[in-house]
Amino acid sequence: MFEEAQYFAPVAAQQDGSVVVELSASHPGFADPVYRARRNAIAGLAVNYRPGTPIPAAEYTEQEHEVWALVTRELAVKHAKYATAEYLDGVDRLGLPQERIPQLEEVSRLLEPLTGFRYLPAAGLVPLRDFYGVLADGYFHSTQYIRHHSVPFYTPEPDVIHEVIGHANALASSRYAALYRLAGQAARRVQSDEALEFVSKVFWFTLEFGVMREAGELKAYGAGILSSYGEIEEFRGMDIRPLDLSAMGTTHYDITKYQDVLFRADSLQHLEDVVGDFWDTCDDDSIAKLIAAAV
Ligand code: TIH
Ligand code: FE2
Repeated sequence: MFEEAQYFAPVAAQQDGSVVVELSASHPGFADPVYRARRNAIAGLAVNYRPGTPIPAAEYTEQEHEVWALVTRELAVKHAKYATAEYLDGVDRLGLPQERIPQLEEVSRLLEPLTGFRYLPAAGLVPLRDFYGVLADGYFHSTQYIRHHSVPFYTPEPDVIHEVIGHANALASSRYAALYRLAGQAARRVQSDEALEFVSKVFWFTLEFGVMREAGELKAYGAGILSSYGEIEEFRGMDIRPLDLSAMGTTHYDITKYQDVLFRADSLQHLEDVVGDFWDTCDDDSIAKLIAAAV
């Protein structure tokens, strides 16, 4: 996700070993010194993380746990109405805590026995090749901070609510997890940055913002819809297009707003046949043809 990657707040390591996260003046936490200190401390954990060691626990404040509890409550109601059956099954299987933010290490402990996926901490921007590539090995890069308490229903900035409620519940499903792994294999296989961007956009319009038909209704399986109790109320009114690789891989999106163009699969099987197959087999040549075929 080039655009998503660019949205991440820059993280700067200081000479004394501490870490400073730059928030833009329009960020809801910009003028909140307590929140800024939390963001810096949490980014520091990821910057100093050594692969192969346990992910350090973040010390969240009571207010931060309350944001998690509120969003979890709000989303449970919306998920019952708008999430796919496969995702809801993942919610049951994973069993995330409802009243407090789980540590990423704990998310790995819950997830690994189900589908083999483990979480890795990300301070901010993870280069596309790494972010997607390690999906092939069952690793998911995740932010650890939480959105500002003043705007709980939506954030343009991926936070622990998005990474865990949106993605981990999906990764608890063996069928969705298989698709994540295939996306990782595709990202490893392609050579050019153009082909990698195409693969990442197909990911954006499916595993991040995908919708599908289920029993005659439109349901969401994309993590970005499923982690926002603001956006999840709006997706059915958007411009919903049929699943189309050329279109998904070349359509521009703006990460800072509710997504106004979405792509609908006819079923999970349809998604696996079209997108799973694409990731399983694509290379630079086949992607160049799909780009040329885009209108
Ligand atoms: N907008 C999502 C939310 O509010 O939970 C977070 C993101 C999803 C994808 C990019 S940012
Ligand atoms: Fe995401």
